Amino acid sequence: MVKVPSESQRLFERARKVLPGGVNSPVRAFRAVGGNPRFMFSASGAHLTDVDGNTYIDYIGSWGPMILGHTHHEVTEAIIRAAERGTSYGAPSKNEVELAELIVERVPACEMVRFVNSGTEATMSAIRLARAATGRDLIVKFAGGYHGHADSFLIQAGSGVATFGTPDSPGVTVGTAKDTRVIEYNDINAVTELFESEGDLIAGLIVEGVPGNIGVVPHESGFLEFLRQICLKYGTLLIFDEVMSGFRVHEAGAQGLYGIAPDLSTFGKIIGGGLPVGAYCGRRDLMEMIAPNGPVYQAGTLSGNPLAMAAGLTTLRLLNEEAYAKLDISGAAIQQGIEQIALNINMSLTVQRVGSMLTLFFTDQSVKNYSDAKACDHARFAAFFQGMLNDGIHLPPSGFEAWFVSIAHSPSDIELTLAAVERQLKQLS
Ligand code: KE4
Repeated sequence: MVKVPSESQRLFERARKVLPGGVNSPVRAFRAVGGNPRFMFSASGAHLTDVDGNTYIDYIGSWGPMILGHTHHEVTEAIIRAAERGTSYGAPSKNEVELAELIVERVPACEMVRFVNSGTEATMSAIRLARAATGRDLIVKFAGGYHGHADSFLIQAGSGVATFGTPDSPGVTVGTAKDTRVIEYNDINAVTELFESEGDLIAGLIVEGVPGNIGVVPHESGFLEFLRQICLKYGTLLIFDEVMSGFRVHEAGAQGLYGIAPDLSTFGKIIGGGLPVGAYCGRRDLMEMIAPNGPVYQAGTLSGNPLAMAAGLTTLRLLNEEAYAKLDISGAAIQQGIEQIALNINMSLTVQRVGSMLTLFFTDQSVKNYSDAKACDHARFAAFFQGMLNDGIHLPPSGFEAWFVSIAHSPSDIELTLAAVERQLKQLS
């Protein structure tokens, strides 16, 4: 049991006076699960320590970047060494070339790279490039697909079968929404109908390499191949948003795992090793259109930041075949452990996983799209989350998120996690 988080509460009261919701990213505010967020003091390996001295086994992993675990000594040393030489030059430096070369070497469909400072910057730049390269305006995304907070993505599915998007946030104009179409994941008929009616107007279709923002929802077999083919048929650019799946599920991301070559890809999270980085990459003929080589403008003061590049380089160099095998074994141990517990106590739940990203859904169905994910029992998830938190396990504070397992999660961490799962699920049954 953790101590009453009094310092966290004091900090949260102060935070709410100067930060909207007391946080710098909405999901951290615990609105989906209730209660107040724990303010962190430090982290190491698979563990977080809050300002009240409580430690937790961490499955947020900073929402993906901390695949090696926190404060991995080689990553920390690389950041320190880089910092001692300066934190930002505003001029090119060797690390950004080396990280770009590493991504190009690992990901065949990425012939050139442009670094930016977040996943959002990467995806917004990728769709600008797709529109420039095709001379078309429409972008297609999937309901529940999250690609960052650029206006073109904050669009909700129209009512019923309408694919016409409507703004999903105040401040997003109807004018912007009219250029985004929203369809359900894994719905080949819906995609076919949309392309048959507007295919020659569609600049790009953007899809998460592994959908992780409605919880982990693996693509149905053949769906990605279908998207690849239909985009080729209509001259639409296929954009893999690998901000979460990139270097998480395979050393070449989801495109390596599934053998698909998108036209453009976006990365983030892991390639920054915990520091702010994003990247968009793809076919040379497309990337050469980016300023200063071509007419498509995109820029960034801290793009290619030497510290972030050093952290990303060190992280990727440590992610070898053995690392991915270990991540998959750990992910499978957690999934199978939870499934066995649910069976033993006769509770309906579904665990969906790709490698070291997984989600526990309170439902007796499989979750194939956003509608299915919304139909799960999120009140029950909230109660489960709070129980696990008090039991020293920090899950992502939403039932629509992926749990991230790191190299640093030990068999004992997994054993303690499953013991807590059993206690909490029994409380709920
Ligand atoms: P950022 O702008 O937050 O770096 O990346 C946006 C983004 C783009 N594409 C995908 C597939 C993503 O998952 C994300 C961001 N992921 C969320 C987690 N669900 C970040 C957490 C948060 O918003 O605080």
